[in-house]
Amino acid sequence: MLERTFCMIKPDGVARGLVDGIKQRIEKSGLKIVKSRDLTVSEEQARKLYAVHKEKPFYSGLVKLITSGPSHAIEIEGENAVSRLRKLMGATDPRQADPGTIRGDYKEDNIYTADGTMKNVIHGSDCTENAKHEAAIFF
Ligand code: IDP
Ligand code: MG
Repeated sequence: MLERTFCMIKPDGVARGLVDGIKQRIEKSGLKIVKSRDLTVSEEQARKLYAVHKEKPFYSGLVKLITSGPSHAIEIEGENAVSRLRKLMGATDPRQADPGTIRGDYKEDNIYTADGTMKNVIHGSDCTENAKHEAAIFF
C-alpha cells in the first residue's frame, strides 16, 4: 500500500546536528521525503501530538522536551511507509534499539533528561490515521 507517514527530528536530534544524516537514511531506504521544515513546536502543537500520552507520568516532561528548541518535521511517502519508518527508527528505548537503526546508532550515553524523559532523537507515526492527524498539526 502506498502510504504517507510523518516524523519529526526532535530537539535533541536537531541540537546534535543529525537532521541531514537522518534524512539521508530515510531516502536511502527508498522512502520519499515529500515535505520537510524547521520549526519550534508550540505548547499547543505538543499537546496535540502527544494527546494519547496525557495520562502518562512522563507526559509533562515529553511536552517540555519537544518544545525545548528547534525540531524538523518531515512527511514521507512510500509503500508501507508507516511500518518501514518505524523499523528504520528502532525501538522507543534506544538501549533496546538494534544497531543500524536511527535510535540505536544515535543513542546518547545518558538517554534521560533531568526530569526522566527518554531522549530518542526522532518521533514517527504509528499508523496512517495518526500520520494524517500529526502531519496536519505541522504542515
Ligand atoms: P514512540 O516514540 O516509539 O512511538 P511512545 O510510546 O509513543 O514511543 O512514547 C512517546 C515518547 O515518550 C517516546 O519517544 C519517548 O521520548 C517518551 N517515552 C516513552 N516511554 C517513556 C518512559 O517510559 N519514560 C520516559 N519517557 C518515555
Ligand atoms: Mg508513539
